[in-house]
Amino acid sequence: MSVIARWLRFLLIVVGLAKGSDVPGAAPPNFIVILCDDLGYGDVGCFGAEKIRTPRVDRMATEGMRFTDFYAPSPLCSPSRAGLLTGCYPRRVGLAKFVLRPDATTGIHPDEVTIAELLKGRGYATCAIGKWHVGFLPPFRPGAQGFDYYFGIYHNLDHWETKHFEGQGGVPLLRNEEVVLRPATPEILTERYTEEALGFIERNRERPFFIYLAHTMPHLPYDVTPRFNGRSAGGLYGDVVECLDWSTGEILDGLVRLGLDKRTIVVFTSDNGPDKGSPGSAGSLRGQKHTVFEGGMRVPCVMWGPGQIPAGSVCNEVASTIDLLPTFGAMAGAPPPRDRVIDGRDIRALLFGEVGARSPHEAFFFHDGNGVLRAVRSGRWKLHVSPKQALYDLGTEIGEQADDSAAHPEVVARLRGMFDAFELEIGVSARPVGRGE
Ligand SMILES: [Ca+2]
Repeated sequence: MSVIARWLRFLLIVVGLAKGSDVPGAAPPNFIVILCDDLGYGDVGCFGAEKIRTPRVDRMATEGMRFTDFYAPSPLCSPSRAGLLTGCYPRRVGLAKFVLRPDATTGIHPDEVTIAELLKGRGYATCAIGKWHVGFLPPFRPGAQGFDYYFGIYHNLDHWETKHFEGQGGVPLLRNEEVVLRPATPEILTERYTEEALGFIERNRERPFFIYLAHTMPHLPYDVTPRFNGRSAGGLYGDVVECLDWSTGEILDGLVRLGLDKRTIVVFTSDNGPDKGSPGSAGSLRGQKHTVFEGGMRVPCVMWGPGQIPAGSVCNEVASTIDLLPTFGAMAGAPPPRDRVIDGRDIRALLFGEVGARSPHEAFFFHDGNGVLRAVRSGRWKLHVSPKQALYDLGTEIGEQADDSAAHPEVVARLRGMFDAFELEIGVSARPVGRGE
């Protein structure tokens, strides 16, 4: 780089910092995260689904970027969400074990800085719609975790959670903390959530906003209204996924209609792999929800941002929902806190299609639903350490079938070193969960 080019670059950075953005003069973008619940890697057309049609998500991919090696930070609902919201491995924030049932007294610690709090500090209007699942006592509810507006149900609708509401009229659908409907039933939720998201976009069109749209579908029990029933060749499950696809299309169309598409980043992904009890598909991946095999944690992901994210691009680098906080923070001029470890990384170089951009994760770690570290991935290699050691070359075979450890002892040793170092580090520096009364 010439001296002049270096000076110009320096000046651009200084001007960018002064404006709170890396792009001098640009208004901070809006962000929408569409998080499906238990949607499998093979449930989306552009990820290989055959019976289920997802034309809107597929088009989102042709207009944006498809991430093939994108991970949820846990194979389970609550920890995965805690990871997305805090930009950390769930274990880092004390929320890696199982899911929070309605009687849980824990939640994301109020001292953690959620993605909503980070963006709110830069003047964003913030909204959470859908399943919450990360704490229900007052200090842990959406309004106390940086969200100006909430619409949805805190829980899921399976037997394990609905039984807590027997005799109370069922699980409530809430607007902020007010009950709007009781009992909440699965068939109406995707459409109601979509209306709410569109309403929030419309009301906040003049200012930057962040929407966390955490669908309740297609987690069991799933359902659709009659207008979506029977549409899919994939049965009721297919209808439910096609309804999610419709919803995504409504949101993208809404952004275009309001002229916000050029300054909004939309992410479509899932919180973990498909449930064993559902017809959801992990495609050619091994395992499903609850497991640290790829099928439990590798999720479909598409990111869309016309004019910012290159159209029709594919990213094969490792990234995760924990990266959204530092990435959006960087784009909004709101760097994450520096007084603590944040595991997520800024993936703007990947997102903007910079030539030769590589994953900022030298290693990505896989914890099971009990928060036990089980495996590590670095580049193409994934080493399972427990309960049984096995090395898989995901660069040649994503199905985790052929154990390569005997052929590559040096890779086993290198990844084992990363695994042990991380276990030691997080063991001493993990932060406490929030505890309520
Ligand atoms: Ca889930």
